[in-house]
Amino acid sequence: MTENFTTRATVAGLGDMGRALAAALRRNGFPVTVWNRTPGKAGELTAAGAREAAGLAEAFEASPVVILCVVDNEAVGELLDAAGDRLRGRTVVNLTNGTPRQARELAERVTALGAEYVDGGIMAVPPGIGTEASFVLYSGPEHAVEAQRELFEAFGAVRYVGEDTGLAALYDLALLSGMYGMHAGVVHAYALIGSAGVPATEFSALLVPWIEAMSGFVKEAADRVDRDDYTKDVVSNLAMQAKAFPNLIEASVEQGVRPDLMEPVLRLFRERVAQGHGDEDAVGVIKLLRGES
Ligand code: FVH
Repeated sequence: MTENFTTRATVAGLGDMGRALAAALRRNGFPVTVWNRTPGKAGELTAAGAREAAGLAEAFEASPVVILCVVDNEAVGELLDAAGDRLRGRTVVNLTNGTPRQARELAERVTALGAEYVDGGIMAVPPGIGTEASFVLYSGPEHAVEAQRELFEAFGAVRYVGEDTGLAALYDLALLSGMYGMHAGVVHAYALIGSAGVPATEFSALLVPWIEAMSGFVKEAADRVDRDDYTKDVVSNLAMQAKAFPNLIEASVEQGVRPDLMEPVLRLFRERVAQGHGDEDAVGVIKLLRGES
């Protein structure tokens, strides 16, 4: 650590995630400065040896690495508005959820302030930070990520995805798309079965192994997408699925369950069949999503 710095890293933003990040750094022995817009959230961290900055300027100045983890990138922009010259020579690591465009724009702003910018996407919930299951995506200058690898490993596995600053956000959002797709199906399933009075916990005994059995789809779909071939070895063709899927919608309505999460799927199935691709695997709807025919 350079003599001028008080601590190794600053964490700005002490919501659930910021507190988990700062706590993980402390557990790994790193001297840490913390700051939050609203005071009163640093108690457990200061008890664990973190230093609470009196203001944002002090927080920025305290460390060579400044980690930002706030609600959104608009809030990050506000923090940068207040930075003045205080980030010069530092590495700013933004672990706030956002879009690739936002990340690239923030990188330009931070670089203009004389600092390096690394963008990150946290693939864990706060209690998971620092566990084996946790990983964080990073993009931006590789040397800047490598220089902080030891620090970053406190949060979970380090997954560097490329020099394009927007890539961490893109990977993050693509992974979240997979997660939210599963959430949507699971929530709809519980609503539908619950309409007959079946407790979700009881039904989960069937749903969990069913989803596990279906998980091979992820890799099979990837192979189809990369080959851009949706007709080879089709087991359940789209025309058949587009006929069966309306039963899921109709039954939901009859059981008093809103079909909102499922209707877009049927719309895409029907559109693809109407284009003459009923012989395809359902993965072929990716052509519609991409605006291809
Ligand atoms: N929690 C999670 O499960 C996910 C896991 C994956 C990554 N996300 C992203 O992490 C960012 C922070 O999430 P969080 O869970 O810490 O969120 P909150 O507990 O709601 O805390 C929000 C903090 O943001 C501060 N804040 C809000 N607006 C401003 C602002 N204009 N200027 C400065 N700070 C601001 C807020 O401060 P305060 O309200 O206490 O004063 C909290 O510290 C987020 O991008 C997730 O998508 C978490």
